Amino acid sequence: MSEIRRTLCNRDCPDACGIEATIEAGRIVKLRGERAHPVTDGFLCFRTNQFLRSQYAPDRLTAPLLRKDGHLEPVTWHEALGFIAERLLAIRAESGPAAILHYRSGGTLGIVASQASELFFEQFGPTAVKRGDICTGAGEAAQEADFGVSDSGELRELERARHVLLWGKNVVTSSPHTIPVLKRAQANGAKLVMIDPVHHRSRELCDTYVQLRPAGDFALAMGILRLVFEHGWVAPDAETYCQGLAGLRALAWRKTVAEWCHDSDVSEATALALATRLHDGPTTILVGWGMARRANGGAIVRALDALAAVTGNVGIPGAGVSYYFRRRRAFGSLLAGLEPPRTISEPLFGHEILAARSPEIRAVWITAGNPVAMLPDSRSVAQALKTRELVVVTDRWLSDTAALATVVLPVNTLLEADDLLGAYGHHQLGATVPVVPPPAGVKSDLEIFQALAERVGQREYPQCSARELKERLVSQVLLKNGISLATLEAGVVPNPLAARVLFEGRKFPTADGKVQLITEGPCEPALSDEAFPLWLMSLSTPKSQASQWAKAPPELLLATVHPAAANGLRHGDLAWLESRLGRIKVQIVHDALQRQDVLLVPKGGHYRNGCSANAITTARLTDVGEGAALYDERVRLLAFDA
Ligand SMILES: Nc1nc2c(c(=O)[nH]1)N[C@H]1C(S)=C(S)[C@@H](COP(=O)(O)OP(=O)(O)OC[C@H]3O[C@@H](n4cnc5c(=O)[nH]c(N)nc54)[C@H](O)[C@@H]3O)O[C@H]1N2
Ligand SMILES: Nc1nc2c(c(=O)[nH]1)N[C@H]1C(S)=C(S)[C@@H](COP(=O)(O)OP(=O)(O)OC[C@H]3O[C@@H](n4cnc5c(=O)[nH]c(N)nc54)[C@H](O)[C@@H]3O)O[C@H]1N2
Ligand SMILES: [Mo]
Repeated sequence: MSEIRRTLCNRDCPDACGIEATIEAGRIVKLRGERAHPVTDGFLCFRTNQFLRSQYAPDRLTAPLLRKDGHLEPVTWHEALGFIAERLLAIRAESGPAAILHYRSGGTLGIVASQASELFFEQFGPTAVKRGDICTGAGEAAQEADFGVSDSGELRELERARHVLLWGKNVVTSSPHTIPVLKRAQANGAKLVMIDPVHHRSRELCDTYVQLRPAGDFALAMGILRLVFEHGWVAPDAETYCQGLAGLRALAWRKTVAEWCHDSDVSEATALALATRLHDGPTTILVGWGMARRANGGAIVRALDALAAVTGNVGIPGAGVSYYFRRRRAFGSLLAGLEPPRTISEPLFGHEILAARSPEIRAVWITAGNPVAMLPDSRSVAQALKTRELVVVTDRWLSDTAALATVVLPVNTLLEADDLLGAYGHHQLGATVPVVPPPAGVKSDLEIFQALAERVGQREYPQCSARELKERLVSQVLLKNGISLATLEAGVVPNPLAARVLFEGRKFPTADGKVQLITEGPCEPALSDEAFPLWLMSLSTPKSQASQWAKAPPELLLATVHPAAANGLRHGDLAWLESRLGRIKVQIVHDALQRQDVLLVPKGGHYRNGCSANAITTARLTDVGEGAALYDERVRLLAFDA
């Protein structure tokens, strides 16, 4: 007898898919995409199709681990939680809550799981928390500066666009459920343009490809803007909804079109063709999240916002600059919103923890993240964790980070989660429901903090079921809009707070109600670096969700490079990939479709295997939003001599 149960995928992905799980004799035997889900459209990505391997992995953690004599050993929950409670209470009493850091990343986007940890540490202190955002910090800050908010209209609005510019966005890898929407747009006559220094599989979907210089986007946008001004293609009423038009024009006039095009390594004819597409709207610019992971990432996104705004491609159907979809606001909050006593920069995680004084950071609790593999300058992150008195990690496997912990607490997977979910790539809201119970010995994040709250005497911490918390979070906003928890559990519903067309009527939630155009240029990166000629592009791969590999993690990192840029190394050769920070061993893959100034490696390789790009990626900040300039690392290839 088999039964199908449905839930949603809660991983850090824009798509937040509906999953149909087939259960036989209490075991999940098959996963497939939900057919009734308007975005999932009946298919799942490679990662989630393979998820049963992780669900039933022999090395899945099912008991807490406690470090004894240098080794992590299985212990009872009683012992693990007793140990943690005693240490946390002592550290708080001796050094205050600023000596305890809670770091949460996006392992689950579930609202209950996220708030469960945040609420515990708010009530326990508040303790120190992270500042900035490695993922979308710069892009969101840029859009908030321009439009007052970083959000998108309905995904389906793309079907009304005449042109769609995929600007630094790889839908095939990172958001495959946008593909059917793009195909429908094409069937309606839309033209798709890919603007990306890296040649990748989304090229096959697009009509045109602009392979610009890495980080050349600001220059390209300025070249296009200058052409828009010169051709009189500024929307006639732009003054009524834009602030700073004269300043933007002056910025675009700092260089000639030829100079801007030289800086972006794009021909003037191509820049003119792009200007024409914006004039011949409605045009939507789909900005990839990674676009902002550059030192000038905020300025790039602001330039794209300006491009759309002055050409009239805002506030009308089929147009806009889509970066992020606000996924949380329709759910309520359990938190009081207390000010933390201290913050630690996410991109500078290792350095700031090591440097923190008065008090020092003595304990770090990590929820749903693998910072050793995923934050820049992995060595500093590992060093910071190795030198703390107490490091607690909640995870389902022994990640690079968990391997360094004092205590590891085993948590449930996405197929066992009881939670609420919004997406950052569309506006459908829903609920996750456990399709199977977690194995004995595993607790949810909520259950872990409930047990810990009892031990540390935190009486205000909610001791009810996850479902009761879901009810509470739904009652604050959604229920007032006629959407109950039962509705969400039956299937996704469109966010009632989301607009079909964003900024309709060209009203913006800024102080003066207008778009705030960028008028200052960023500090542009040098066009070339003779000693380290290649830009290191450590990008999402279909094979993993960050450091969670669908099958096995790589034991040797593949480095894809143009044959002429491989420093004489042949396809299949071993090599050192070196930055100013260090070097890792790689195997060369030749690809003549790439630019000669980029080198590609997959993101998420494991640090302990020597496969993490972050081992050689410097921790540096973006211009705004305290993001990480992950893609600004310059590298070179050397013959492998060991
Ligand atoms: N399979 C898979 N899917 C994922 C993830 C994963 O690890 N694996 N991760 C998830 C996460 S955490 C996120 S945030 C999202 C988004 O993940 P992201 O990696 O941010 O987004 P993408 O759209 O895939 O890719 C970013 C694109 O930006 C391009 N790019 C880099 N620098 C430049 C530049 O200077 N100019 C231009 N024009 N383009 C540039 C890269 O070449 C790449 O094609 O994906 C999610 N989905
Ligand atoms: N070089 C380079 N570095 C990058 C990027 C890049 O493109 N290049 N991308 C960056 C981006 S966009 C992001 S978002 C970050 C991602 O960085 P992380 O969020 O650290 O990514 P993951 O490796 O997926 O780690 C999430 C962990 O959460 C665990 N987990 C899953 N579900 C749960 C749960 O319910 N509870 C708990 N407690 N844990 C759970 C997973 O098993 C996994 O180990 O990496 C960034 N780092
Ligand atoms: Mo991300």
